[in-house]
Amino acid sequence: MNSVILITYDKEDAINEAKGLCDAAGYQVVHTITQNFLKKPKYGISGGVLERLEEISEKLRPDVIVFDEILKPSQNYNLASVLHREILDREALILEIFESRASSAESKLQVKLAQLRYEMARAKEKVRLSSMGEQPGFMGIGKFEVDVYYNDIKHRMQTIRSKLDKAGKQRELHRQGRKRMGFKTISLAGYTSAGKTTLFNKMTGETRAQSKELFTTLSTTTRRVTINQEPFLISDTVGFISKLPAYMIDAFKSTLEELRHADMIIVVIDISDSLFELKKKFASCMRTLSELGVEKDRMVYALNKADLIKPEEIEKKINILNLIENKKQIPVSAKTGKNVNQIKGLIKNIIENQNLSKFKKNSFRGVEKKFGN
Ligand SMILES: Nc1nc2c(ncn2[C@@H]2O[C@H](COP(=O)(O)OP(=O)(O)OP(=O)(O)O)[C@@H](O)[C@H]2O)c(=O)[nH]1
Ligand SMILES: [Mg+2]
Repeated sequence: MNSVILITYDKEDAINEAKGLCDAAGYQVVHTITQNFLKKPKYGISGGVLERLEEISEKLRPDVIVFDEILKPSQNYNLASVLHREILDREALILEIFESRASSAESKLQVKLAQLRYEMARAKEKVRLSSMGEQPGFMGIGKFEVDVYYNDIKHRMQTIRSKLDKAGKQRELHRQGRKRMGFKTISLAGYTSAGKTTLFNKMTGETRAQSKELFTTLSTTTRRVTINQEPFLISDTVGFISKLPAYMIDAFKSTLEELRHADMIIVVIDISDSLFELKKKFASCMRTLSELGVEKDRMVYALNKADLIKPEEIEKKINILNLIENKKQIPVSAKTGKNVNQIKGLIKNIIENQNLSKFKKNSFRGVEKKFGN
């Protein structure tokens, strides 16, 4: 296993998440340095911390240094020239995990697109630096080569996009087909490791891979499930994470597209998380869903891992998250199966109400037409 020195923020949740990401990428963390600020212009960290890091790195000889922030190419270059090690920033690390997890043709394309976007964002700075004449031959690349490199990335991105477009259209056709057959659709969404796949398996009798590693699921699977004799289609999706840059969400758009079109979304929340993490992950989830255009009235909340904490504590957390008002939350345990049927019942009720209000609206419009002026 490759070893890493990790540089992250001085907060427990940040440390845990960063370690989880290293773990998911297959790295063993041999040393962790924490700081409360990681955005210093030259190296991200201060000169003093860099000196300490240099010493530790000499001693432990890690394969990689993981920097849990987004680094500019110049910062990455500066760090690498002092430390003589490969430097991975937070985005590059997430991309490595995505790359190792992608199994379907479509998710491979999505990861490739995200990787090219990452390079593109950096190519721009390289182009800028060399065209200003400030750093000719920046990182050993001349202006001409930078342009060629830049255009090559652009071209490759176009090719991948058109392939993804095709896959997206295929998906759309499937979606329409299902709709014609009268299937209602449900999608699972939530922070990575919240237990989406475990709940999916419980609801469908499937055996998809689940694990405590981050980003176990990268492609969407859809299965049929019967709720009170009525057939539904349910999909498992890729997990969210905080500070996931917009371009990565964009690269996974066609997978996440399922969320946009689903009749119901089960937002899976790990209610056993500390209050601090719970709030952060919940906010990041809601933000991502709203960016995808998912309205709140299509959501129900599965407060998962309820087997790990006391009911009073769950009540308290429901209040804090402000979920009490909408009465669409249910504590569940995907592991033991507790309340999984209640989630199904809740979904069925909401969909029936949706149909009812649609019916009311339509018949009202009809009346208006008949008697309108
Ligand atoms: N105690 C307990 N553990 C659970 C429960 N549900 C899931 N887990 C555990 O939580 C971990 C993550 O579960 P997954 O189902 O893989 O999570 P996910 O949301 O699909 O994660 P990604 O695919 O990585 O986004 C696994 O180790 C599960 O066994 C639960 O109700 N109770
Ligand atoms: Mg999963």
